[in-house]
Amino acid sequence: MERYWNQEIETMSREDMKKLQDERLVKQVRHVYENVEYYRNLMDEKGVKPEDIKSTDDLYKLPFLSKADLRDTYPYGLLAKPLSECVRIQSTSGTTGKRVVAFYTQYDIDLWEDCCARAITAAGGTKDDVCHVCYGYGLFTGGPGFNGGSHKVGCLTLPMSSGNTERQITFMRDLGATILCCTPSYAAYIGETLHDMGYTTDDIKLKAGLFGAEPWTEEMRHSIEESLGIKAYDVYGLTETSGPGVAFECSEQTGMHINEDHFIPEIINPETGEVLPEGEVGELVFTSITKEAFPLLRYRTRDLCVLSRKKCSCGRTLIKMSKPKGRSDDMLIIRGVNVFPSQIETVLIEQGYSPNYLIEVDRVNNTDTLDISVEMNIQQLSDKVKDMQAQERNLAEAIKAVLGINPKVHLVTPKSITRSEGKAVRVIDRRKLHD
Ligand code: DLL
Repeated sequence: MERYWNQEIETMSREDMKKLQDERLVKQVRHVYENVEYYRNLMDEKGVKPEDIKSTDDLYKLPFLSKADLRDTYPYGLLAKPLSECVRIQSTSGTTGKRVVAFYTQYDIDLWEDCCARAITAAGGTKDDVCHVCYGYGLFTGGPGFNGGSHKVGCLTLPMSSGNTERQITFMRDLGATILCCTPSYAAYIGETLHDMGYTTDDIKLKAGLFGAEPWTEEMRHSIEESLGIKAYDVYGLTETSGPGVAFECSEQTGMHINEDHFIPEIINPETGEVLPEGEVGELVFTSITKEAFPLLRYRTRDLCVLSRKKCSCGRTLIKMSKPKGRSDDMLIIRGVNVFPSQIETVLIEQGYSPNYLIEVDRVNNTDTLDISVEMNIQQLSDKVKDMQAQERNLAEAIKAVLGINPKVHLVTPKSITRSEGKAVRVIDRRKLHD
């Protein structure tokens, strides 16, 4: 039986949800206009006044915000509440430029944790569960978000953070963890380590996992589900909109329900900014209608996906987003062809290889090169050079059939590719280093 954390909201009729969103949007636009000079200026430049926004039908009139605006206004320029009313900051792990810093009042923290509680409940979590959280704690939102959500559900919460994988497994076994929260790449590593330690899924009590914070494929889902003996649920969010819990998967596992009472989603054409109809792929944009301290309106996530209002068997009426294909800026253009790392991951797992790989792109004599190092498992190892070359050729052909360009495949020995304990780094684009 499917349970809900907040049945009234999660199964609300479309009309009632729109009414709720309309009211909250009108209030939020006024709050932002009055308290955030930067956004007031953007609205003034566009000739839009708070009175022009009467319902969600007027959303398109508002200006967009992007990561560049967040950098320009770092650290306090988008704050909509006095600092004395803020109780927390969280931040992105950005490696280049300024970090994004998000602020929370106690009310914001409460709503955020509520969203995470919905996600845990949709994955079957109850107060009888032991929830093992090994997303990073600290500035990253993964650990703190799920920690709070797990407390709300009433689970016994293990605030493990990431790292020291053998110890994670020992704790998981000793304390009978039933729910695991971490990145999908770390879940794959935990599964691998479990088996390396000589255990099987019979030696652990896990039943479900909530994995997100990075793109992962359906093939990766099946591989994690098998190695940990669980059901693996996708969960989505970003620091700018609070953190994890913006959207979560239910038992149907066909996309993530968006918490529409807090976030209004739109899909736009990333080139033109035009709003696209439901069912078309485009850039996801969020307007947060309940946040007090850091309420971003029409924030461009750069994540590419599709929205769907198809009826869900779980009974939730919240709109669903598809798995993001990756960020629009994660897309590689190699010899003029658009390539998403997820396309390569799908082929590797389909062909029986591990999800441990590294994609390296470079430019040699004005031509783009694509090298993919792929780890073999023990059974795939051979001491005959010819066999190995044939395997590399077969895999390169399978990848070419999907991408349309020829990669150079390098099969490497088991465990030679560095494992991820957080967000995996699977692409090195050296062309950017040369430019
Ligand atoms: O990754 C928040 C989070 C933590 C989500 C734990 C889920 C679980 P950021 O570090 O700000 O926040 O990164 C946000 O990560 O714009 C997406 O590109 C990517 N992302 C997040 N969840 C998913 C997912 C957290 N389920 C950025 N699938 C987002 C694919 C995801 N990409």
